[in-house]
Amino acid sequence: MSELFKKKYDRTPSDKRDRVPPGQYVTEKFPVLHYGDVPTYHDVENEWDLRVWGEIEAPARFSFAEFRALPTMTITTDIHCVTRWSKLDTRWEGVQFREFLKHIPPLKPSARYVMAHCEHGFTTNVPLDVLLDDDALLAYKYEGEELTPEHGYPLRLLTPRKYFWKSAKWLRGIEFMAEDRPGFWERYGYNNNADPWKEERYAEE
Ligand SMILES: Nc1nc2c(c(=O)[nH]1)N[C@H]1C(S)=C(S)[C@@H](COP(=O)(O)O)O[C@H]1N2
Ligand SMILES: [Mo]
Repeated sequence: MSELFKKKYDRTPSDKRDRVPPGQYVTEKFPVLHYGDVPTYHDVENEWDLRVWGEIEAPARFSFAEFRALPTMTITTDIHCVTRWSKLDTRWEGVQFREFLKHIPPLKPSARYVMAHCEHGFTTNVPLDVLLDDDALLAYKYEGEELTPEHGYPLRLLTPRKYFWKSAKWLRGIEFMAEDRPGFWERYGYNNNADPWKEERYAEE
């Protein structure tokens, strides 16, 4: 363990340490991490939409206003970044992924994986069953406020059971797939499964 890491780790309150996966330290900050530029929207109703395609009976599209009309829920959860920071008790509001499925055409039985497609070509893959968990959200509020541009405005995926790179910011598309396919970081050596509790940071050699 490096000295710097140990110092940060030791700051985690002892009553919260069992909530921190191996090799992680707790931060009170909310670091911003991504590849490429932050997209800006001047007229979100015309410049943004959410498209759904792949293993589904028919493709679908939501404008900003249509998406915002869907029922929402709020969850409080811990997030874990592969660069070793964890943040506890973060509060998010958005459309539960399971709920979202009720508002799109039926999935084909072959649908087993999802590719999240983002602005500027970022992608990440997640098994469909992970997105059926209670805490998988299409999130647009953080701590009661609209997401800031750097944290994913107007919409991000939230899959807190996986390392945070799978919580795709600036979401524009959801592709249902029959076979798994690696996303952006998954192609560059990150672990496909990305379970923080198993420390699945990098791909097997
Ligand atoms: N579109 C997009 N989403 C992304 C990324 C990215 O590069 N592009 N980076 C991921 C990574 S590596 C992390 S750790 C989290 C960081 O989210 P935050 O900046 O809100 O903390 O966003 C994830 N989502
Ligand atoms: Mo990350």
